[in-house]
Amino acid sequence: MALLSNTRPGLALEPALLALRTQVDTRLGELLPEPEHPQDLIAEAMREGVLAPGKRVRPLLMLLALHDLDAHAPGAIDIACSLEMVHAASLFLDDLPCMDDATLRRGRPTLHIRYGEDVAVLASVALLSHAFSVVAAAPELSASVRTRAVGLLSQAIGPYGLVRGQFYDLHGGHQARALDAIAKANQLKTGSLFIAALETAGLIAGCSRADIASLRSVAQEFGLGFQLLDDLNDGKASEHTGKDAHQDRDKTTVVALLGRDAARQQLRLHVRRANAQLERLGLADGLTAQLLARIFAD
Ligand code: GRG
Repeated sequence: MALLSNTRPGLALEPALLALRTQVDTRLGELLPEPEHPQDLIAEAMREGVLAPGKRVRPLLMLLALHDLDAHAPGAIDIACSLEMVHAASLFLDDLPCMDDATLRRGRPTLHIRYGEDVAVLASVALLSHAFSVVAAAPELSASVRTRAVGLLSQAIGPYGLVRGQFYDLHGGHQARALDAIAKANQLKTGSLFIAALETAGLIAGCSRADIASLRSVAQEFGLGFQLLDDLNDGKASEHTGKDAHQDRDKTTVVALLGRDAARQQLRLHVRRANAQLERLGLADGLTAQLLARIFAD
């Protein structure tokens, strides 16, 4: 069954987002372990952290791209959910006192405040390994696709992905940093999961190498733009972002370095570049392009 039953080309974004978001949340609820007893805090924290009201951008991006590419694989939703699990696992760690020391996430107290640092670390590790087992077992996808999807996910996380980006961010973020060093950290810590989302969509859809390269470029621009937007929103009140305001107070971000206007211009450049690649793919009017327009609307 197609994830979106209505596959006409002009399908509007909002109903598609609503339908996919419901499917992602339902499937996440099914895939995450249930607590086995009232003291099973790891399972409870995993569910609490993942199912808290985040935007689900990474799984939605992957599923919208699959729709644009006319690929309807039932197992894709599980891989999309694994991206959300990895993202949530990274947030558990990012919020710890030894990292960003955050108190609020997705409008709720951060996981370590609610359950303690030990539970937050263990829930993150459990979630990461669970995400890989979900990809490995994704139904109705060939063994080759599942194996390659595992590879894409691990590249997004490890020494060439989120972990390295987070390290650069923690250890370069509080000093003056050149713009390209900031972009590199942003690309790794935020772009990596967007790349996994779109490359996996291309893999499932059986895209050519050239088209996968274009999807990767879309994801890179999307990731850089997304982190810029996150930085631009840093001063906003917690009611709007669900996070602590001014978390980047002591960090050198693009916004701190260039100012808000130049950062906005930079953001528009990323959106234009992403759209150019979508056009190359013949997806200028697709749902992925609409998602981009919606997220980065001025
Ligand atoms: C264990 C996977 C793993 C990674 C370890 C801690 C770490 C390395 C990386 C953290 C990277 C990080 C927090 C990047 C920031 C990315 C970002 C823009 C987060 C906010 O994403 P949204 O806006 O959040 O999509 P919601 O809550 O809506 O999902």
